[in-house]
Amino acid sequence: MSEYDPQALQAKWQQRWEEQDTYRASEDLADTRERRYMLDMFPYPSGDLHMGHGEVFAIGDVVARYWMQKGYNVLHPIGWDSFGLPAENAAIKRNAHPAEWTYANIETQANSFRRYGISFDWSRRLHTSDPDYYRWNQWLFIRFFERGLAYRKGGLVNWCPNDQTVLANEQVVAGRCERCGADVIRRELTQWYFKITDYAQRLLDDMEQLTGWPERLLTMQRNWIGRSEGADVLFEIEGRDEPVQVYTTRPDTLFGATFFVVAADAALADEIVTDEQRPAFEAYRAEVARLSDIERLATDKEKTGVFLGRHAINPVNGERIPIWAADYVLSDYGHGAIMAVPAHDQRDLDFARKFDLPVKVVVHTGLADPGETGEATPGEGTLVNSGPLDGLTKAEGIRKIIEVLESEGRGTGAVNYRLRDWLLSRQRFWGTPIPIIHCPDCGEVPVPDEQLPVTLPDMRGEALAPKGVSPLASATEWVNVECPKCSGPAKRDTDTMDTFVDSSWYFLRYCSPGYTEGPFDPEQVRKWGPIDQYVGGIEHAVLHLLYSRFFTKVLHDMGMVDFTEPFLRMLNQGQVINGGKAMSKSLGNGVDLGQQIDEFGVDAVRLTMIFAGPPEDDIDWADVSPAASQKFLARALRVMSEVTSEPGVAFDGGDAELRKVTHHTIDEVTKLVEGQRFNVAVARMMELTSAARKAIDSGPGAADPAVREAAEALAVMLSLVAPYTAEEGWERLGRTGSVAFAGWPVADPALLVQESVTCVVQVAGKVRDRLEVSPDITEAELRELALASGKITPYLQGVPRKVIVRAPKLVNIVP
Ligand code: ANZ
Ligand code: ZN
Repeated sequence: MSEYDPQALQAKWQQRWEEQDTYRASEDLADTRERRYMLDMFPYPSGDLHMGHGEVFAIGDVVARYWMQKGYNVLHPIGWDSFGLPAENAAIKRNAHPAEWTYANIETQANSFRRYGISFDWSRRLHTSDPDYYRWNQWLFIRFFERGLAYRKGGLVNWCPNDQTVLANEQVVAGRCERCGADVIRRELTQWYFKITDYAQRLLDDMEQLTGWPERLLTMQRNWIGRSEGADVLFEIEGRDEPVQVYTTRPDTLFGATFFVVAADAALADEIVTDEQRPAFEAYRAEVARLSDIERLATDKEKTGVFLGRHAINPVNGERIPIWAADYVLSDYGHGAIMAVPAHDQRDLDFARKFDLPVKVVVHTGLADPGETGEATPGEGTLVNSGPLDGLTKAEGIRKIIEVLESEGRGTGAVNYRLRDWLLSRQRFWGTPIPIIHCPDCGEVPVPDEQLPVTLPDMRGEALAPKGVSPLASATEWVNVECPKCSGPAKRDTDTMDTFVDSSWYFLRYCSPGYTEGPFDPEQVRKWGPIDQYVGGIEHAVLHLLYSRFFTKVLHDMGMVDFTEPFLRMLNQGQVINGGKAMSKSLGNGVDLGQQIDEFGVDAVRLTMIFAGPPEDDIDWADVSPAASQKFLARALRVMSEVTSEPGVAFDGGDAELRKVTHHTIDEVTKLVEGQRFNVAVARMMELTSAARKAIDSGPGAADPAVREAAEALAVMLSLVAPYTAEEGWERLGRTGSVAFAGWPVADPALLVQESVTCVVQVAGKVRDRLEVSPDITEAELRELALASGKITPYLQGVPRKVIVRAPKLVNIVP
């Protein structure tokens, strides 16, 4: 048995873990052990697991297994995000039902997870495409609807004229449909939205709780929410009764507004354009409809626009300023119209220079005239040419002008957010049906709770092909129902929900997966929530991670959960790449996880993933060596196999040198795992293995208790990254029970004490103190230590003239 045969180890231990349900969390509410909830972002069943899964789940498992070793009651669940478009496309192509493809892939992935040795509690497994899961999506939707947080409105949405469907912003790549490459247009459609904007401020404020999130992620969310402070200002428009409102962050520059811009696609532009300018305007508007927001806002894009033939009146000085339509102003942001201050806003300046509009400096910044340089001056300065504001700073000007505007009823201070409401309806089949019935008399009527779930009708193949409305619209029998209120003829809503709805609360369902009284058992959620550690990709920064925070807050307001943030700590893993590039079919640089496992074994692949670098960094598979990982594991297992002392032997009398190495390693690995420097923790385990090897070969020998101590510590620590090898080693050490619960070793402080050296501290050549210091002390540390010595102060007057440090033995102070 000295050969290292990973496949044999896997077969043996996988079976035992399954028989013994090794990683099952305790549901017992009376279980008083401390609880920990470790969550990995659940997978989409697109095929078998890939290298990216291999990495993220290996990382999550280090955390879960560490907590198990610490003796916590650990919840580490798994499920599938199993609604979504790829299944539907596969079904159309193969004349099948999306469920066939979906559930076959789930089975494949589940088997691969089992083989990969992840410490999941399989009893909590869920699939979002199961009716007993999506039933609760519907239930929650109705609760949101009742609170005014789910509503329908008309608005411009991304539309693919080829696939005949609405697309999410993420599905528009450089202005084209991600699926077919057609130019995406914006189209006016009535859709369902969640009112996430009601929570904008709380989503910002509660970031205070997210001390365990990477700063980069917080910044992305902060920017996405995009809070700004400024003013709403009313402008009269010649020939229009009602004034028009604009939002500005710089009301202090109001005297520098030299023109006015309305979003080309805003209703206001269409309303006020003169007959003479209408043809040019309509041609321009058609052009703008083809652009995505991202393209419209790109600062390097050549400015375009048309004059609408009308003028607005600047409320502070009565000046007439021309009104233009342009694409760089968005119709659904602020009020869809702006006052343009070209001297101090770059986009306005680019526009002014293109169309020969005046530039008027109202903030003296000390920089050259923007009208000449083409560089706007948005910075701080003194206000000029601004009547009552002259001489004020930017901040003072803002305060003053808001006061003036408010007293005259021409404006107010205002806060604005870039965040938009969440468009959740999709014209697709493979998702949760929206549980609303449209009645000609009663309007939008929720399906009564006791009639949930509204299950999908049986449809397959061609019937699912996109045709501009949801495929569900053609399921006549399913669509036509009685109105729950008046019993008259009515129709079901035929849209389905964005799959991000499914993933916004799945982590709560894991706490009580079979619960039938509601989406989750509040009692269980109180025990387990919030999640102690979440692991997943940064690509979800402003999608899933924002939506889940929003859902949690709504559930909190409904009294269903007692916390306001779902994920206390967040780790965003890097990507697995190959040869400096993302793996892709076209580059032919893909690496198959299953093949790597066949060749090197699960533990070697997992260890390679963890050892490659900090978890946040990308792993270049061309730079790592699973073969070397395998050799290390073989060496580690050999050490554990060769120990000849009995289990339970006292370690006290063991070899002192090796014992020190073991306890230093335990101490360091503990800190490294807590600090999520898993790669360095592995390096320490490798060093401990070498030390034990040396002790066996050329030291006290395999029978020395210190060798057992080292080997047992190694087995437990290694169980975090290489569970199969660790189990086998533990068994060969004569220990019973799974190594997963052996208990994390504790370093003995007595064995951590380093040898010290005596450092002499002299003042003016005379010895005044002696310090016991580490032989590794740095010069800076030693200088500080010496100067802090109370014994030298009587010999100094103030700051010494010179301090000569010769670490670790001498400090000489010249007073
Ligand atoms: C005048 C001004 C002068 C502005 C100046 C800026 C600098 P935030 O909220 O930080 O993104 N704006 C307002 N509504 C807009 C819309 N619908 N589409 C495009 N731009 C819009 O920035 C708000 C600023 O963005 C506003 O302040 C407005 O330009 C512009 F020296 O008003 B500002
Ligand atoms: Zn009705």
